[in-house]
Amino acid sequence: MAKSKFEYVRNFETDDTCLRNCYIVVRLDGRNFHKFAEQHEFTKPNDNRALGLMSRSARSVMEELEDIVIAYGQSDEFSFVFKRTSTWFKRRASKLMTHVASQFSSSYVFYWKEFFGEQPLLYPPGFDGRVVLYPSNHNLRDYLSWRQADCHINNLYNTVFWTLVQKGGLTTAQAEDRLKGTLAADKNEILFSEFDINYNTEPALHRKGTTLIWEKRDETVLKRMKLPNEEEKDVAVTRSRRRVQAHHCDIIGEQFWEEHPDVLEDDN
Ligand code: DGT
Ligand code: MG
Ligand code: MG
Ligand code: MG
Ligand code: MG
Repeated sequence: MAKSKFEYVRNFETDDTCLRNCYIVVRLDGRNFHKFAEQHEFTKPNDNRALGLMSRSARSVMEELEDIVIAYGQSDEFSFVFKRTSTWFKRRASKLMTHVASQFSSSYVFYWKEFFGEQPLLYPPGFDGRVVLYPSNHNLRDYLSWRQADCHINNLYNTVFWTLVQKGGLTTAQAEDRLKGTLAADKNEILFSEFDINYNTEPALHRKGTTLIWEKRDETVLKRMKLPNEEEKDVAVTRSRRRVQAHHCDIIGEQFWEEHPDVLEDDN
């Protein structure tokens, strides 16, 4: 086919192929969610509707896009990990990232009502995205540990902060002052001795965030069948189905990875 004289502009596209054998992580983060949370009256410090909607949207990303083996989310962010052998979209970073971001954003709007009911969505939310490559299981696990440690640090701070305000009657400025220079142990102690709250029994969803992985489940459904020389009847049919499963557990230690050895491919 003859090429037009304009064809050369194609060569201005730069190559953004992700290095082979690396996990490709796409992390999304809500744009200006400080304001979005205020305007939509998210409960403080954690809004279960908002967290549920984030997870629902992340599940849609995993179900609609190929090769995502695990996703981890907390607050207004979600990280998606593509398997290291993925060849989806020729490993082009911009394609992977924009597909994740747009599928997530449209799902967030699409499923809004399931979580917020009649409360209206006041304006279209946006999410930024970035791509990071990790060459080893060790690096990838450190990445996920970093995000979960961030969840823990922020949630502990926010839990004490809002307890001091909501139950202790402090102003936000006073609560901030009170927490200046405190360590994790001090924060736990304030919760326990002043408010009778054991941080370790606070909801795991808030303390650990949400990890989504694929799991095989046996599912039994009744199927109407007509066998030769028999009346039509319901027969139980069991099938093994892959489903996205949510966990709110520690992913820094070994246990989670020992219990789910199929998530990561071996390092060799
Ligand atoms: P950015 O990401 O630079 O565009 O700006 P932000 O405002 O999204 O900042 P970021 O991502 O560092 O922090 C997340 C914000 O979202 C933070 O201000 C608190 C808010 N947020 C997230 N989840 C909840 C929630 O469950 N409840 C409430 N009240 N706020 C939340
Ligand atoms: Mg940010
Ligand atoms: Mg944000
Ligand atoms: Mg954030
Ligand atoms: Mg197209």
